[in-house]
Amino acid sequence: MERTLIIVKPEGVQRGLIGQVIGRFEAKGLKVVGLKLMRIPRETAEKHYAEHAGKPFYDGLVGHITSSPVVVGVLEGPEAVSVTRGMMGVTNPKTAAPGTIRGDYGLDIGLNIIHGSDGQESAQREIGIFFASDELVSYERANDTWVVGA
Ligand code: IDP
Ligand code: MG
Repeated sequence: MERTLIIVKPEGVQRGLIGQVIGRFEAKGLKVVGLKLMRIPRETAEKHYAEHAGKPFYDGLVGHITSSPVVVGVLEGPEAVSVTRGMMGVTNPKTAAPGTIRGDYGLDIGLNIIHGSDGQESAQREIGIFFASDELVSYERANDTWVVGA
């Protein structure tokens, strides 16, 4: 089982899409093992987006993600990182495939609704930035055998 970090970005919260976005992952069968609404402090955003420091869009990105509340979550499931990335769609919503979150809800690359970790290492790193270990809960769901098998 893998875990991955997702963020429903400020535009997702402002547009009332929290439930629809999280609901897609639930419907897929991924398990929510951590979830909170927060306003991201600047320092945390800089840590989270450190790989983009120095890029032309970096200041705008950090400014945007800290501008309004987000919902941060941890999803668990088989190949959760790549499954989540696939459901998000490519970075630019203009070209993201219909049926993906970005393809269905967005038009602007800076307003692409959702963040998801891009690998297992970044998932571990990003989960550690946003969640203390006691904020993540392992539990069984009665339905799991009907989703991921025995
Ligand atoms: P990802 O979110 O698909 O992993 P990254 O390359 O990690 O894409 O970029 C992080 C975020 O920065 C993107 O989701 C997007 O909101 C923003 N971003 C990426 N490239 C650009 C750009 O060229 N212009 C403006 N914003 C960008
Ligand atoms: Mg990324």
